Amino acid sequence: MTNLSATLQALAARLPAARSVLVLTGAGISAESGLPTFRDAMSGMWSRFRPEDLATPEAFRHQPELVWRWYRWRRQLAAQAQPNPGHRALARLQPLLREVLIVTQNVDGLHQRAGSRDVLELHGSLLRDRCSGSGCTWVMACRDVPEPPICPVCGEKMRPAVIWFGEPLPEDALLRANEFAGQCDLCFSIGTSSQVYPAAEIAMIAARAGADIVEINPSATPLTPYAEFVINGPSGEMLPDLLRHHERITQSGVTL
Ligand code: BJW
Repeated sequence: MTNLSATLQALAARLPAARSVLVLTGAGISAESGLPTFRDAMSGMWSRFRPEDLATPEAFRHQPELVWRWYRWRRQLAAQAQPNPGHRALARLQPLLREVLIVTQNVDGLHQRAGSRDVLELHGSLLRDRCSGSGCTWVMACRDVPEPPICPVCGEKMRPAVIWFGEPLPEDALLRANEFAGQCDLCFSIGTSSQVYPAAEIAMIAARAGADIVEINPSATPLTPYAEFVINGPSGEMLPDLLRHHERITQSGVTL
């Protein structure tokens, strides 16, 4: 048996005893749906584009059309993408465990389309636009048009309802994620480089509170030293394998 397969089996054996499971996901879980990540050296978007030119409020103020076009391209990619076996395995695993909260940094809606419920979106959604005017709270479904539409309430430009650098995360979502992290006993970190805060802090809160950390990622991250289970591979293969091991264990009646 390979080390990887032994780790997956040990993790599957740990699952039935888990009381409360937090799953934190990032761009890597959608990579096998054909959506580019941000920081992968060759294929990551930040290897081709500068984040400060596209993912900050200043960029939108100075070049709203450029930012809008980039997000329009990403919306089209996300609309064409399908949930991959990783998203689907997670959605199937969720009702088999006692309490699960999925917290995603992704804006693509693929967890929900795979059938996961109770998904907290920390960085917003590509499926909505919101007004860029200060104090205006108008939100609407995204419009596939070549330029930023005008807010029907205040006349400012609409922008994608995502969280850019320097912007606060939705307070209620972050509070719920942090509270859940402080009381869960198992925390998965899947497909995230664990470099962007405050999202990266969530798994650390769980680690400090004594939860077992599971990392599923082909590469090491700053979280890796804190992980009890390091699963070094693509989530589109590792999560279905984990689900199979879990089903085998529960069907044979073997629990911890
Ligand atoms: C696979 C795989 C496969 C590949 N299977 N895995 C503390 C210290 C230092 C800095 C800060 C700090 N606190 C805050 C900051 C500033 C900043 C920050 O964190 N900067 C760091 C980069 C240093 N944070 C912020 O500005 C945040 N706001 C904030 O803190 O506000 C404070 C405030 C309070 C009150 C008033 C005002 C302000 C906001 C962060 C917003 C991030 N936004 C983005 C873009 C918007 C959404 C979008 O367009 O999609 O969100 S940036 C981008 O990074 C995106 C992602 O959600 C986010 C995280 O990336 P992720 O998901 O981890 O992707 P990658 O590419 O980094 O990693 C992919 C991983 O997958 C890799 O590890 C691969 O190996 C792996 N992988 N294939 C599994 N098949």
